Amino acid sequence: MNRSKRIGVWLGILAVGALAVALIRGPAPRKAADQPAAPAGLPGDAAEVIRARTLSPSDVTAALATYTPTGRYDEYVMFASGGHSGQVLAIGLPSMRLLRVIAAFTPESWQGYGYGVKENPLTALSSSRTPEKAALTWADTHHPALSETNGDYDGEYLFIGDKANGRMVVIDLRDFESKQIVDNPVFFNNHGAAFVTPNTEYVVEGSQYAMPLGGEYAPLAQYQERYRGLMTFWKFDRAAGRILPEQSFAVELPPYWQDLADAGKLVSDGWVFVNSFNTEMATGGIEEGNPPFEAGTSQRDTDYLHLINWKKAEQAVASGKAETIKGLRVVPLKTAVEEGILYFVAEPKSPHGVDVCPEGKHLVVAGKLDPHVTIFNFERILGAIEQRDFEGQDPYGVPILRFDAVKEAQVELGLGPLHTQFDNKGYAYTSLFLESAVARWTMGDCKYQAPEGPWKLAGKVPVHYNIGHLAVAGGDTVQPDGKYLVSLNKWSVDRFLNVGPLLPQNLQLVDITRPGEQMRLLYDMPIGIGEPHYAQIIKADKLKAWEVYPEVGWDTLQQAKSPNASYESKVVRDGRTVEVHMTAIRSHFDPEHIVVTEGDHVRLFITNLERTRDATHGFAIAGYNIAASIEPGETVTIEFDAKTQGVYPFYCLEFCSALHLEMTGYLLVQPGEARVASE
Ligand code: K7E
Ligand code: CUA
Repeated sequence: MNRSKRIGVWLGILAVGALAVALIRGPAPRKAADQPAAPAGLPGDAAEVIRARTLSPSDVTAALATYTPTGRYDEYVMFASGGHSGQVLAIGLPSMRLLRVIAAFTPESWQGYGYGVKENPLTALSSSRTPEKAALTWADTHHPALSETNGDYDGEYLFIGDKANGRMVVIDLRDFESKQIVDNPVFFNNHGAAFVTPNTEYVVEGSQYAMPLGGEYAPLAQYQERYRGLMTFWKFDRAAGRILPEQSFAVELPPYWQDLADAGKLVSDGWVFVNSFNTEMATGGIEEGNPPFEAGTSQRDTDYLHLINWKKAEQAVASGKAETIKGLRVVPLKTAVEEGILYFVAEPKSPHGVDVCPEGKHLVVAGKLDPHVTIFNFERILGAIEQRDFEGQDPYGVPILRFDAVKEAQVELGLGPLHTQFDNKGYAYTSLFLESAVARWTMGDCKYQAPEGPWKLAGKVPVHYNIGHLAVAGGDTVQPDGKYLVSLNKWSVDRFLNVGPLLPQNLQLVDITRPGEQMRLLYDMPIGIGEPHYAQIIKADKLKAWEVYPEVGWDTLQQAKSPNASYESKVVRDGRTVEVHMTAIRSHFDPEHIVVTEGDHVRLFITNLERTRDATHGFAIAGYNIAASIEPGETVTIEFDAKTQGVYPFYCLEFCSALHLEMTGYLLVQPGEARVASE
């Protein structure tokens, strides 16, 4: 059948279908501006559009499944990491529209993040910092974690780790803004971060590349004695919306390179699981004739899945069995072994993801150099621990559970399996990096049963290209939604117009509502800011973000009324300090003149008096590297020294009204003599 015939046949089918739908439903309610619908078929020009754009039937189906008319909202929100942009992306599904870049670790001028506003975690770091970390203005964000209640997303907070520097950020989803950056004083990088325990008791941060704890120097010749890994449990205070470093703790681990982690849930609540590689303890040195890391870390056939009992670790800390390193309480490795906090089980070499199924019963490990996924059974793990069914111990005395005693199944999926997610039909989905595909396979012994029977490959869908993580709506919770899957691809090669040698990543939306082989690719979304790794997809109606700040005079960092709020303009001089209380409302600042003298210290409090949704004002002063975004109700604090005499216009950055250009003023810095003369 040629293309136009095929389209003709297909249009016929669609017309009959549309007629049937119209008959069942009756006429759809119409908004005034809508064109009258053609109930017996496609609107007159649709066939023409299909022909002109040479769309296939599956293209048209995909378009219909994702197109979101103006004013309609998406059903899901995906939070994707921003990779080395250091930010987080909020994307609507199924439209794949970018809704917001959440400034997290990297300054972002549109949001006034990191450009002089005090109510900002970049300037209000809450924990001890090494001098090297104090000046950081970027990060490598990998794994976002939504806060959970009973193992399901509750839509309140979002956390994400900074792989490059061993930090964690807390984002409040009432305003989608970052509130706290916590710096790990003991470790300088992470990877299994962030993951949360089922009621967000802890935000989990697993280290990656081993180093001496606390950042002391030790030569690589002392790698086995002095270098270590770490699993940090950051205590989260939900009411305060803050991590409490002084109530947090960590567990010391051998110097294997811990990789991805996941928290247990339901039957496995109380445990955290983390993969490792380089159990060879290779130290590289290609330039000295040593095997390069890539070879040195891949010699053994297996590495160790780490099983960490955080409830026991919590008890050990409470009974004083931790040591304090740079202010963080750390359970020593020896204590972790003695107290039954840490166990290992062999896993196929160089694994990447470990993912806990919705019932908390199965742990799925994907070894990137092994075409199988390996499924461990948590109940058998508990049994093996109880019966001390060990096959040995590692050089640090950590007991290794007998593999055959705890393994449930292995399923061959294809080349380069990395990460796994779950749906509510008994399927698991695993990314195949080398094969550039998503494999769908069936879980066994699960409350959802797929028709194909347990532990079977059930289908594949090709993606473009080199998929890393994948995300299924709710796919890492106790209650997955299924429906949509997003493939987070590393390479996009030829998928988009050429914008030069640095290419965007590609997020591809896949429909997983149909059983068996029939997963359907719906949409390609180029990401031109950083490299998303993991993402989580939450039902949009679980998010309860504010439309404007609750009260005029809001401190967005404290999420409370600001002591600096001003409803009227006022200038207070105290010696060389000038306090300016400024208001902003369409279309003026008040005051419009700020008159100071060279050398004065200026404290500027600006309150946006607006209560209208979207009536944001900005604020910038020429020459001062200051950019503020002041949302309705918000008060910002800006401080600077008026060092050099001159005239500095300030203005509103947002096109807030017809007279926005007039929303401006002058900072007049008089020469020093003027002050002397007036005294
Ligand atoms: Cu696979 Cu950091 Cu989760 Cu990237 S990681 S893909
Ligand atoms: Cu306010 Cu423009």
